[in-house]
Parts: sequence; C-alpha cells; structure tokens
Amino acid sequence: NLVSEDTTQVNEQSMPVCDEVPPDLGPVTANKTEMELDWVEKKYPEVDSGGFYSPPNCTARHKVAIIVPFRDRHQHLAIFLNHMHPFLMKQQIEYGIFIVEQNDTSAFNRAKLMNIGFVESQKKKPGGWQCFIFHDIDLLPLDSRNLYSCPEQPRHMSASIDKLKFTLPYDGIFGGVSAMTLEQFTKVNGFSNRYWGWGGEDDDMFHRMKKMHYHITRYNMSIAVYTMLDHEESAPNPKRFKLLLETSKTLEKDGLSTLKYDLVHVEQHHLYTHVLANIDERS
Ligand code: BGN
Repeated sequence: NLVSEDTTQVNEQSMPVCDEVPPDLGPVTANKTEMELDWVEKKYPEVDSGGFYSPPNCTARHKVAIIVPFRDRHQHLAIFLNHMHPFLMKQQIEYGIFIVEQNDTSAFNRAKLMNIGFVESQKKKPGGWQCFIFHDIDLLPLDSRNLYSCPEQPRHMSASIDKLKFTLPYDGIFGGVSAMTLEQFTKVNGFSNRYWGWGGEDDDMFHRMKKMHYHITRYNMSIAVYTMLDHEESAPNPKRFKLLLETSKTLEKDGLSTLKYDLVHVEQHHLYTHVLANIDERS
C-alpha cells in the first residue's frame, strides 16, 4: 500500500503542506537605521491586522506566536517589525507578533510580560498557538535558516550575537530569543513573575526546564546569528542571585499559576498586536 507523504497532504482548501525546509533560505542583512512605522506598514500589505500571517500557497507546518516584552523602545519597534515580517514570511510559517508592554513605572519585568503574552496570545487564536518564541526587541536574526519553529526540546535561538563577539557567554544561557512548545511552557509553569529589573529570569527558565528533564538545544553558531540594536544598559536586579537559588522549590508556586495583571488593552495594529498591562503589586 502506498502511504502518502506529508508533502502531498491537503487541507480543506486543497493546499499542499509547506515544505519542511522552505526554499531560498540563507544569510540576510538588517536595516538598523531609524524609520517610521507608517512607512513599514505600507511595505507589508500581505500581513493581516494584528501582525498575523499565514502562507498564501501552502498550509504552514508551524503555528508560532512571537512574544516581545516591551517598554520605552519605540525607536526599535519599527526596525524590528521591518526586519521580522519578511524574515518570517520567507520561512512559510503561520505566525502572529505580540508586543507586550508594561504600563506601570516599576522596574521592568521581562518574564512576567512574557507570561502575559503567552496567555493573551492564546485568546487571539482559535485552536491556539503550538509554539512560542520569546523575543527581545533588540535582536535581529541574520540567517533565515534559523527556523522559527519549536523542535522536540526547547531551543535557545540567539546563540551567536555580534555584541557578544558571536560566542556563548556561558553554556546555560537561555536569554534573548528562546523557543518553547505549548507543552514545555505549561509543564514548567511558564516564567517566574518575581524578577524585577535586569537579569536572571532567563537562567530561572533554564532551571525550570532542567527540573522538568528537558534539555536546551541550539542551531549551529553560524546559523543562530543575530545583530543587536544599540540601547542604554538597564540596572541589574540585586535580588537575582537569591531568587535563582529558590527556583526549584518555588516553580509550582510562581509562574502561570499565580500570574496576576491588570489588562489596559489588547489592540490590533497592522503589523502587531499590542498588549498593554499594569503588572506591579498595586495592580
Ligand atoms: C547573565 C544574566 C542573564 C543574561 C546574560 C547575558 C544573571 C543571573 C546571575 C547569575 N544572569 O549574567 O540574565 O541574559 O547574563 O547578558 O544576571
């Protein structure tokens, strides 16, 4: 008996499944000069309101929510969207870009914003996203072979960054850009909500993954290449060392299960969905 291959499968609209490895992938350049969002919006009419896209001629293999924690980086937003949309479209994935902004003035809480992005993005997708890519706004991928999908194990994507001399600062680094499946992310109870200020929240996620017996994978350093946009350094959180020692004890009591925030709005712009929330203790 002949068993039809994946590539010949058809869906309701009789579209073939997209190739496992889309055509014409390789190194790309980044435009890091200041630009207007209005101008970027005009360049990508094929992107649907909310920053959603699915390939027109084939059924995507991956449904990916790109979750971007955000505050005070408006100059980066246009550059990021201008880079990411063509990059992701070329990969023939179905995706949505979610910019999750902290509205209050307490210290930036990157991890909590990513938890909120996870929860809110799921509400915006019938059937739900299966893959989540948590993405700093200042990192632009420079090779489209760096596929924005979720393999069997969590993947650290931004392994090779120009500002870090294209080397891993340490083995267990899981910051910058990371990919996790729905199952992986929920099994570890998401990120910790307790890291206010710079540093450690990504290491905390690394510990969570290890505790649940996952192991972090990476693409080859020549493919996982990123360029970083310039910005001022933020103040490190002095409590991060102590928090990190507590991760394995507190995993069940700190994360998606205890996430509380006050949603200001979820707005669909042409190239992204804007999630705005108050997240500090007062909210
Ligand atoms: C590490 C930070 C990470 C950050 C990387 C790269 C901490 C915890 C103290 C052990 N970790 O030092 O959060 O992603 O640098 O900049 O500060």
